[in-house]
Amino acid sequence: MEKQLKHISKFLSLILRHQPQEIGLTLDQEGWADVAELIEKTNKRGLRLDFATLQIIVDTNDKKRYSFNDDKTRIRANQGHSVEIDLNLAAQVPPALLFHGTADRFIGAIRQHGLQKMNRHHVHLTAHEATARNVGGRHGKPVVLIVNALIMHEQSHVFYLSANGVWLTDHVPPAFIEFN
Ligand code: HQG
Repeated sequence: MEKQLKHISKFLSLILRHQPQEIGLTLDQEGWADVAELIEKTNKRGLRLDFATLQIIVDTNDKKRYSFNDDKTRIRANQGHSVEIDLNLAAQVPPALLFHGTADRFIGAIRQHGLQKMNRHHVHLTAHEATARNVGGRHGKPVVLIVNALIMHEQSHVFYLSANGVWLTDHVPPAFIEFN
């Protein structure tokens, strides 16, 4: 059961963040998909999905990757998109320091260009060092960088906080990064 849920969650991540057209789904400007349509089109694809399963995934996903709207007729990914959508998040004042986990082989480029959003819409930062280490470990030997977020904010860089607690910003210039 758990394995099946994980499989469906990965599939949802593909559909709701990257390739909705894969099952003929369209997301609205803020990234929302119609729940009934998502369920129908996922089943057509041969993956069994019903509302109860979707509810379990929204509630128990390890990173709270997905949210329903108020009446649960729509669902979206909380962050991590590559498709052009606007989450319409309000700008927030970040804490003094945030962390970014990366792999050691990227450090040279990051020293030169800072943190860039690469294929995503934003650079992803976290308030938790352990989370950053895990994220970095997905790419290779993890390195945790410290970002002087509040100073950036004071210098007009805009920060957003996703519904699942990921801090987002457009670009972190090297001057705001502590490389140790
Ligand atoms: C690196 C997960 C070279 C950057 C996590 C990262 C996160 C550079 C990689 C979310 C660079 C991009 C995002 C530069 C940045 N030169 N490399 N100038 N600037 N990089 O996956 O932050 O599981 O797009 O350090 O929880 O690893 O998807 O970003 O290593 O919140 O829900 O380029 O993904 O969430 O990789 O991870 P990614 P990320 P999910």
